[in-house]
Amino acid sequence: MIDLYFWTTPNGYKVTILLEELGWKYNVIPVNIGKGEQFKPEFLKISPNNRIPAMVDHEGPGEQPIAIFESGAMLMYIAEKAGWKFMPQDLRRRYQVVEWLMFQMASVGPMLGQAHHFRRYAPEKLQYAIDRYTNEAARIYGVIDKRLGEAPYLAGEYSIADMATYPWLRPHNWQGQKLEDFPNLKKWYDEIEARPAVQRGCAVMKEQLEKQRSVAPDPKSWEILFGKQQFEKR
Ligand SMILES: N[C@@H](CCC(=O)N[C@@H](CS)C(=O)NCC(=O)O)C(=O)O
Repeated sequence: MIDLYFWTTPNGYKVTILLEELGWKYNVIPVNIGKGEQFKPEFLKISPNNRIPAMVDHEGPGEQPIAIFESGAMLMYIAEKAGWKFMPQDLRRRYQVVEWLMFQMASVGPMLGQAHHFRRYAPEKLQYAIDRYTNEAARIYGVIDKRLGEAPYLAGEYSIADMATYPWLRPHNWQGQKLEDFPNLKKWYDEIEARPAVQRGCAVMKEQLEKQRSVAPDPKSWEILFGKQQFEKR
């Protein structure tokens, strides 16, 4: 059984989507990042960068538990362990998945994350940063749209690269983007959104998400996530 250290964010949903696609049972362990639970020493042993998601597979290689942090590494591990599902064993096809997964990890997540930060969370409205990350979001959406004009999925066939990218495009409004401006991307997005496993993956801890959305942002959470506590807590 896998223990999945999770919170209701795009990086968390990548892994629940894959586990739901595979039909695996898993144990969700909530890590409330707004309350600072990512800094608990027992969690830092599993995830030294104090970020969710992370996991422990109690039936790891050699029948020993294995702990993994970084969502891309988790997706690759699970896909391989499942018998090369959603990441083919064939080297050429596998590296198409890996390159689009790395693009997600290195560009889609970090740049769209900065767009969320400066458009939504930053206490000051910094126009330069808002423009920089909104433009970068539009550029990234353009790269994805072009690719999806050539192939139905990022790596040619439905894979962990799509599962990693889709959750990041769900808050497109926060990134200042309209899906209608990217027709190939929109077609792919609608198709992925309609998959029952994706819907189940994105419904994990739904009540928590709804609770969070119904209350005003909490200044204490802001300080935990973006303030100097990030340095002091370590
Ligand atoms: N590259 C990491 C990024 C993970 C990440 O940024 N997680 C955020 C939530 S989406 C987090 O745990 N933040 C807690 C914090 O900043 O202290 C991954 O893909 O796993």
